[in-house]
Amino acid sequence: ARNLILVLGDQLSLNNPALSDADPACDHILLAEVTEEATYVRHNRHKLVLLFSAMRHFASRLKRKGFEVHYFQLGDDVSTLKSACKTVLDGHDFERVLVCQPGEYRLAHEFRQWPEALGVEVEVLADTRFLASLEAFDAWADGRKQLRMEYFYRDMRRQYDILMDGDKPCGDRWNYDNENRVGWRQQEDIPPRVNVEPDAVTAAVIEEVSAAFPDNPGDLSQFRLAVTQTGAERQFDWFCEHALSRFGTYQDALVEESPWVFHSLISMYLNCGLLDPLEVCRRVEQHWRNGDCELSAAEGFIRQVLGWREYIRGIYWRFMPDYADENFFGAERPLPDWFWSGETEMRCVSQAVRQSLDLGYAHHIQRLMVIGNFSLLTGLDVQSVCDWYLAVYIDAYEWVELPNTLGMALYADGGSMASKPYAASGKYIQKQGDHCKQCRFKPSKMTGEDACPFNSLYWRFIDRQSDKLENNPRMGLIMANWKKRNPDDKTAILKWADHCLDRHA
Ligand code: FAD
Ligand code: DLZ
Repeated sequence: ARNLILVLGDQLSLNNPALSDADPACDHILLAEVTEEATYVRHNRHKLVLLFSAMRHFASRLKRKGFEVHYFQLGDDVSTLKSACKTVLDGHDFERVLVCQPGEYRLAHEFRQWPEALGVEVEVLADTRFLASLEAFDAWADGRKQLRMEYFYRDMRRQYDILMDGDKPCGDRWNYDNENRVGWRQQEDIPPRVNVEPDAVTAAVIEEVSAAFPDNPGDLSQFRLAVTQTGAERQFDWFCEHALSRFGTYQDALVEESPWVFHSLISMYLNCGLLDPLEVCRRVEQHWRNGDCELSAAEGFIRQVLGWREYIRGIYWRFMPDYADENFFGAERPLPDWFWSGETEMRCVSQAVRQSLDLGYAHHIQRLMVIGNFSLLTGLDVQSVCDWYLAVYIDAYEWVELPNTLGMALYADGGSMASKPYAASGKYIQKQGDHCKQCRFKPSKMTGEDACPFNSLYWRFIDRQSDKLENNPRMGLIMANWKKRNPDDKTAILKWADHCLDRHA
């Protein structure tokens, strides 16, 4: 045999560069469910089931293509990817191990020690499933003072000729963000999502994961994910047909009645290889060209995948490993216990945390402006918050989780990504949705038993961090408003904020 091709749990596509030249006549493939990957955080059980079932299905697909596939299941008790490789290498005579670059620095760093540890050449190939190579991102970023997503995104639109009319953006505008901020007042029906019945493979994995990870988050009675490329494509088709046309308008809405609203629910598939990012962008563009949705919906979606997703990955690899230790505001407060139960009286936070734990899913505004905003305002420990996000979401891998959490939500990188902290009071949450009507706190009140805690906590954050924020031109107006406020008011607000911290954080 020539190559032992290691396929990681989030590399399950035939576009995987380690597989593109694979030859069943002389290459073997290895997939391994291993303890170390399954336990480095308390992964949501939905994520464990998705990956293990998708890995098993992908292995069968490769076998049908004639490959010899070595597969370790969870019950085989293999502890690490390295020991899985070693076990297979010991019985064969391979020239090298071939693997696509992993999505986390932790593993990329470890691979560097493998040639010595395994006594064989280990070739790590660039992950060509992303649309901006790391070299291309660095070339774009080098020499720029600010790395703003918008300019990166425009270059990607030009490069891939997506939503372009020659060298101009379709509709003569690059960005329809302003039309994507409509608040939710139950003005539309939200179509119910299709239920996917688990097949025999998934049913077996659900049993194994339930037994092996009894204390991890995730209510598996609600498992409804696709576990194959065809299944994921079917779910994406459903989104294009039933939700895309309203995706843009309600992209930032907070909705009491639905965990999903009109979002696509495809990040978990894109991130493990079941869907291809370029293909989903092209499909959405085609829907617009066919007249099936507004340009603002198509552009809003494409900006997320072609823009944000690629940009975030570029930021991760450009700034790691130091990035993971950044803590601009010195936030160190321990995570409240209710992050693992959702038992808090703040309705918006409780809903967002509960669905994150139970389903492994929350949409962007819940992650950013509800849970993230609360963590920012209360100064929760940056590392603990990042670990929590990495654990609870089905789509979480460090390359995408860390810049979003540490950089975008917590501003712990001091502004490498965001031009100002995403801090907001209860007014924002009320404007965006209908949680407040069901909540015991009033967004109109600043202090007192029924005051929304986000209000006083917001001003406490502004007050506490004024040294670090006052040179930020986008914070000038807010800082000035706080400064000129009546001193007695300020004292009362700060006192109430301390009370809220004791009570809720
Ligand atoms: P939609 O709203 O339908 O968007 C379409 C697609 O765009 C998504 O599937 C996703 O692939 C991409 N996308 C949108 N925003 C981003 C973004 N900021 N970064 C990267 N891709 C984006 N996304 C992850 O995939 N994994 C994570 O671990 C993750 N952690 C996050 C943590 C925080 C604090 C925040 C604020 C955001 C995080 N995101 C993460 C980004 C985003 O919230 C999710 O991609 C999105 O909610 C997934 O749901 P969806 O597929 O329904 O997305
Ligand atoms: C997330 C994950 C889990 C839970 N389990 C496995 C596993 O058992 N085997 C495997 O190959 N990959 C797994 N993964 C995905 C890896 O953690 C992922 O490849 C790295 O974090 C790099 O992105």
